[in-house]
Amino acid sequence: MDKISELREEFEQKLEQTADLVSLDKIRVDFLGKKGRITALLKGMKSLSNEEKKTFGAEVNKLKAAAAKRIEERIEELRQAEIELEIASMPQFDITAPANLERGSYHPITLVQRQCENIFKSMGFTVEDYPEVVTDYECFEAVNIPKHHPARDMQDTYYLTNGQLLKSQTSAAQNAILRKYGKNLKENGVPIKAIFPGRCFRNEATDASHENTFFQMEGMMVDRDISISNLIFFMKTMLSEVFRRDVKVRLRPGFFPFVEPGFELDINCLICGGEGCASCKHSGWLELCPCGMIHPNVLREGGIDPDEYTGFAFGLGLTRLAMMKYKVKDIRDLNSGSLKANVFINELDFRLCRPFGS
Ligand code: FA5
Repeated sequence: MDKISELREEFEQKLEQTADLVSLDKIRVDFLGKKGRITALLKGMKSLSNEEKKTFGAEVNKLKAAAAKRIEERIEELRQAEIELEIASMPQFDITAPANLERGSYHPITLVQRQCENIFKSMGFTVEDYPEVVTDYECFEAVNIPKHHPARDMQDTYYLTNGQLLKSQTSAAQNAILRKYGKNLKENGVPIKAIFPGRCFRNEATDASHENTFFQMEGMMVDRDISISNLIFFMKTMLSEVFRRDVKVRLRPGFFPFVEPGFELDINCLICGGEGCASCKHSGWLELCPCGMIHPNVLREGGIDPDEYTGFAFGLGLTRLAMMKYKVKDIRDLNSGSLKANVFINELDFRLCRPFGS
């Protein structure tokens, strides 16, 4: 029994002295291993009487169990100490220090798109999303573009092998929007007021104002008695809000199969001030936002009776708007990822382009 108490004391002492997991394991082997000292006590019981074996054996087993438990506890203590040491050796960060990071910024097209969305939302328009891969019906047939129209030509449109095509104009969503909101218009008298920004693709020879991938933002309003003056009001409001200064625009007749009458809205080139430069093909003007009164065939195809309702539509060139607003001379810079356009975005614009309501 004395041997047991001695071994217990020695075990405790050694355990307290260990400072790492490797020496702890040595202690475990030394005391509890197959040839360990506690195990040896059990083996040495042969010379004892049966009665002695009972009490002695029970005591040794108690010691064995207690030693195993203590080793587990010590392992945990040492692991914890190791973690604390590692944390203490790490560089310390002052999380209250002001961050001095170079901030990125939004792409100029994102900025004008958000600005336009906010402007139109504040005037009661919904903002619609639409796929980039569409059908010939959506892009052409539903908007009154006849079979022989040159826009349907392979020269202008990217067709996919499955017969679908990459949206060449945001007008491809017109029919779906008319159908989506037509019921509410007819049953509850709620006008259709929607804008739908989107990326367009055209097989174009590129230059300073033409890209093969660019953004448009289509808008539509349909109700009873909508007229050209409504169209002009919304175009004017949008432009004065986006530029927040007087910009010269001109409206001239334009032909698009889905509007009648149709107009071209041009903006006086803000890069050369109208003098003529490569960005405006030396004309002083840039085509920005064709528009017009929705053709009766388009309304009819969208399930709306053109004898009861009228509407306007416009197809704003968002990428060109970004060019004009941020004075980017070459449209190709906007898709290139190049920072050479060196766009300056002031704080006010940055705030105005926050997602609506935030
Ligand atoms: C259209 O795409 C018509 N769907 C617009 C429309 C909608 C008219 C509703 C009437 C009613 P257009 O091909 O002109 O029209 O393009 C519209 C605008 O998109 C142009 O004025 C221009 O600002 C921009 N745009 C057209 N092609 C390119 C291009 N290759 N690169 C950059 N912007 C372009």
